[in-house]
Amino acid sequence: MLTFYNELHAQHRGRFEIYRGEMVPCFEKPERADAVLAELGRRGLGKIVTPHGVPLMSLERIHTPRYLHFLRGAWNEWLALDPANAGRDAFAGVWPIRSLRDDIEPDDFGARLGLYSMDSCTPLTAGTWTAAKTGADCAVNAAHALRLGERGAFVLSRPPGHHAGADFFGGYCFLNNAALAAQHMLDDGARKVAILDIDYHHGNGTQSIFYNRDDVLFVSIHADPRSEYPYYLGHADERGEGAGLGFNMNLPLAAGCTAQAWFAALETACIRLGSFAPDALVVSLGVDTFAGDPLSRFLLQSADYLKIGERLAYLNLPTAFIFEGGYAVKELGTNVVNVLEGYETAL
Ligand code: SP5
Ligand code: ZN
Repeated sequence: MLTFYNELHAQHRGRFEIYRGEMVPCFEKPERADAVLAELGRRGLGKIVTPHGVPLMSLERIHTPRYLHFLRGAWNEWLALDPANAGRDAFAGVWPIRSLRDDIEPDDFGARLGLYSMDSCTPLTAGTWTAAKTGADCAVNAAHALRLGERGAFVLSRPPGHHAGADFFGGYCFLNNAALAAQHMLDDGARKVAILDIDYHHGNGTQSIFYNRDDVLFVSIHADPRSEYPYYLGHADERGEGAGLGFNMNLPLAAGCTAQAWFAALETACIRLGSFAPDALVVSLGVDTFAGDPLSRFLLQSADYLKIGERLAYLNLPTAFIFEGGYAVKELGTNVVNVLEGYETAL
């Protein structure tokens, strides 16, 4: 398996996130990717590749030009407000909720930060654009490798991507790596691509990007949004719209659900993925479903991740695994690499 490693991931390093009225240390930190890289090395699994840069045009296949322009220049605008901002992460404090207009871009930087974001748990930092862009490069390169005949590719990058929409960031995500990988394969001649999102949190960004399309099937297994982030999307009745009707499948599970219930949902997901008969699969690989995860309330154990990889191998599709969430840093390498090893060693 080829691993596309984002060597610049640590450029994105949030100091704090706002949680229940307090600044708490970021859960989404550089040590996460370091842990996975170290475990890949220990197991000698596959080859580490540095990606080639891709043109902004490739990112514009998924994200709006005005959002990309904002994100690229955001840190300099933040500094222009006050040189002392160099020592502070940027957070929005106002958002265009219902009844307010989001079609006119305000001049004020803070107001634009709110226009292009959905929460206050996602700090924008000096190196955010650099890290996110190099991560997107990894995703597009991985997609390309599958088109050239690779059976499996792994995108080892952070910040993650599946909460980011066409024109907003949030949930620790800025550029939607899974969506970029799927779109690149279609642009390169694939007819249909499926995305399976197994992060604990619903991939609201990915769902919204493909919601009215029938060339990308989105299937997600996640914690019920009634109680878990991202709260406002991810219900079972969201089945797609227009041409996309029937091409979105959400499998929400109650917080606290067992591994057995989780694997039953995986079986349902695999049946739908098989009937779609895609040319390739993109897996949004979050391992925050782990019993020891500090943010989450599912009960998967490390050995379960081997079984996930094995089950996905039986779909018999070229597969790009994209690293998303997972915050139990000590077990993170084991859990992520278990999925890859299960995929590689399935008979
Ligand atoms: C990619 C990804 O997994 N994003 C998840 C974003 C979730 N953000 C919600 C943060 C809520 C913090 N809850 C702290 C609970 C401590 N026990
Ligand atoms: Zn997550």
